[in-house]
Amino acid sequence: MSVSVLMDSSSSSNFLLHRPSIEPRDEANSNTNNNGVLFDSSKLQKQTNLPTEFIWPHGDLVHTNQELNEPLIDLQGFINGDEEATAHAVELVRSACLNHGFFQVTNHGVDASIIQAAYEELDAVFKLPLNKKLSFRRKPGGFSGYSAAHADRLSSKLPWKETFSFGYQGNNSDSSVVDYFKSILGEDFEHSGWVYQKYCEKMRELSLVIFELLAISLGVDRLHFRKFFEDGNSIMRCNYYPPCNNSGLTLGTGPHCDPTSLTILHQDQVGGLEVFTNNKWQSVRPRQDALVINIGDTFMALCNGKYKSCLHRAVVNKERERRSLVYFVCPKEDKVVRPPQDLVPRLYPDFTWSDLLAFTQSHYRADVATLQSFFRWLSPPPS
Ligand SMILES: O=C(O)CCC(=O)C(=O)O
Repeated sequence: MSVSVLMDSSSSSNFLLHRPSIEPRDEANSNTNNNGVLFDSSKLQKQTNLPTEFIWPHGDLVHTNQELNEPLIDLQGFINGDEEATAHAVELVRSACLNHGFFQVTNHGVDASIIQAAYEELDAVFKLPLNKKLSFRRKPGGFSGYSAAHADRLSSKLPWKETFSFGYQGNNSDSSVVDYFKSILGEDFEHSGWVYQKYCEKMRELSLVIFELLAISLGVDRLHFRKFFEDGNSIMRCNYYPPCNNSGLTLGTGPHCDPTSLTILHQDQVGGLEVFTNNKWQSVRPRQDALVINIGDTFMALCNGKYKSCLHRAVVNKERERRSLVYFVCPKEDKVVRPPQDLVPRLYPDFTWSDLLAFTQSHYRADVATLQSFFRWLSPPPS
């Protein structure tokens, strides 16, 4: 469907592109209207007034100067099989995950040059002309492709960002990421595809190491989660947050818990990731050599609520653009999410990741209550 551009010079929405809705409406947002909104960030940045669609409620915007005191875990010793280093890493993981579910890791085995290359390719994608980016926009109910402010499915509290996402089936002999890049962006982007193919492979390897650490820390068989996620299908998302004149009125990513299992994030040096814990927002210090790990809702269910999936958000910067690379680890779609027998009594019913994914893609905007809302949606109480 073609994009129709309506310039409304009488309002602050001069550079908003309105187009007929092609996406299912977000049922959680009854105030969605019939027109999706896409934003041209390069033009919006020049406006004095922020379009109302991007303005967030005061309660979500509370500013923080406090830094999160999450552990920084050196993985070298654990990866090399050093017992003392393993015991130390396990203890740090356990206390972080009982507390808020966030920690950072260094010596993680992902070369700095791969991370740098991923940022360069991210820049190449987001610098493409808007019309080109719209040609590979996310399809209704799907997660792969380009999205500007998620305005295809939301009409208020829009995040001030552009995203580009794709799936990764995860095995070292496949080239599905390269094929995806070539199919949507053309042969010129084959190199970008290889960079992300490699990046995802490294993320997958790291995720399996972290699942071993998590298993030991929970007192279950060391390989339990590794085996569960070995054939998983993960999601890679590149986030681009343009600078915003009215950065105090909007958010780059609104408060949410990740519905996925485990998130591995690298943020650039601008900073902006914040976690809500101990009743306040606290920022996560950007570290060039570290990756931020956090527990998602699906892992919280898988460990029977022992570890926390925590509310987080990303704020935007007045002067500087910000970028982050986010790898969301997910089980294979049809796997039943059920905690190991050692973790009882059961807090949540069984479910499949494909049901939770469908729920968050088509019906519900992820927030702090995604999991509970999902269970109600799966089995509504008798009326
Ligand atoms: O960019 C960030 O720091 C956070 C991104 C995030 O939470 C997300 O993409 O779900």
